[in-house]
Amino acid sequence: MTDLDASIQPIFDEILQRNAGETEFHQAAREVFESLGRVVDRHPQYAEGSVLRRLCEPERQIIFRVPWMDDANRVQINRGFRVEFNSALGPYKGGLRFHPSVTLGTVKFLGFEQTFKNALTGMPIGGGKGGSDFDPKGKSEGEVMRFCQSFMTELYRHIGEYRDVPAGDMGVGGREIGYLFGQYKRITNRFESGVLTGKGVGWGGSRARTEATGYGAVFFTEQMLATRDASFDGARVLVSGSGNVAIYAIEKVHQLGGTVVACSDSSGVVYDPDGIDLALLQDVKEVRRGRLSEYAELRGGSAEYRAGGNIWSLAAETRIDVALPCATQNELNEADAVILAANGVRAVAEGANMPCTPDAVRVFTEASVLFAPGKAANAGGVATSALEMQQNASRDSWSFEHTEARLAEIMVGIHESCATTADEYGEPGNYVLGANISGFTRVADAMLAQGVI
Ligand code: NDP
Ligand code: 2IT
Repeated sequence: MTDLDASIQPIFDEILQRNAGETEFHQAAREVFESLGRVVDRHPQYAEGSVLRRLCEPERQIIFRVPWMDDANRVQINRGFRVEFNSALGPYKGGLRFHPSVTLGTVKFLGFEQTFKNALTGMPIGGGKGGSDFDPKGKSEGEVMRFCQSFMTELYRHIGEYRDVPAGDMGVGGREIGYLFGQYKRITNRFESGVLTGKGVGWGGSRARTEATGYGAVFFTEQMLATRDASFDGARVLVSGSGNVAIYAIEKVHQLGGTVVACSDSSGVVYDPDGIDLALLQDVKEVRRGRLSEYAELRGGSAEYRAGGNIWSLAAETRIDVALPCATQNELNEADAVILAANGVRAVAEGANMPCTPDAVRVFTEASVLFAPGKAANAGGVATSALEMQQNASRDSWSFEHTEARLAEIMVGIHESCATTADEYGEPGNYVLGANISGFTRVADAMLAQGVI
């Protein structure tokens, strides 16, 4: 752990004390704070305006009851959250996560990260996040729909195209956004396209939004590799997870000439040395909503399912050039990072939010492994959400090619601003520093310009 600057330590102590027990939020805040000492020294206006302290306090936090009826006509109760973190740059923007592990601390860490990520995209969007401890696994279509309708019956009063624009995250994809949008439309009697993103392409969604996070993470990694005259062509890659981000990261790696040899879910790992069969993976996960173990059974051949396995330890068995953690927070620890770095991995990019522990990030940095933090690497999803809002506002619908080209441009721009900022602060190639400082200054400057808000 890096020591915090003397002017910043008391602010961090206050966060610990005022947000007791919210360990993921503490972790995310500390990671940003470690980068900011030099900024505050160089630019005293940030300290004088208490802008960092203000930035750590969400503008609004909403917690609500979500009652719904299961298929056996029993009443079920979940908890809903929306943390509207920062609106200095635009309406609150960020996904909804449905997962049994979701707590207020989870949503706060995600909303805090989202604020800086959204600033990095250069688009006019503030930061927010939401979700529920609802577990979509094993639920029927009807149960998922009734849950979404009940969730929106409370959430609708807090959101709007100029106020707060949710989207998907873990456990929330096109199906859930459809049910949420339908209920919003029914309650408000408005076809307000821009209130949610990730909508179906036939009713206001953007082409390439489904693919955007995974594609964007690969575009960012491509830029990092290019700084060392390397590319995805011929690269062997690990992608953790097998959900939305993982699937489209795999697709783009394959399009660029690399081979993804393994992916995972929370039950195990598939090692498929010939390369993951994307069409089969999509059929199992997106169509049948099945488990990765089923992929291995159907694939046959040399594909191997390892129940409870650790995907990162594969680097000790076979050559791996790039690792893309695309599952969940803290899924790649110090011991995993040591295995990856010791076995010659050149680049790691966080497709997920905060998948690498602080100790893992330190190992990568010390070993000069190219490392992209989530707020830069996975910003392509929310950036394309902003493109969806742009299309909705102008009642337009762009082609896939045009939208993907805009996404690629935005990822190149984020890479450029992280790299330039790291250079300015004397640490070339430190994307963590570059992303944190660049995101922070954009939000902080807007907040200072807008008075004591
Ligand atoms: P999905 O729900 O589509 O997929 C999540 C995947 O991660 C599933 O395969 C899930 O497996 C797996 N997973 C969950 N927990 C673990 C674990 N402990 N170990 C291994 N695998 C695990 O979510 P997304 O793909 O949308 O999101 C993945 C990550 O990317 C999250 O951190 C999210 O915040 C982030 N992200 C998502 C964006 C988006 O646009 N969707 C944008 C930017 C970031 P299982 O089925 O077993 O639970
Ligand atoms: O973490 C994220 O950036 C997302 N889940 C996407 C948010 C969005 O509004 O598209």
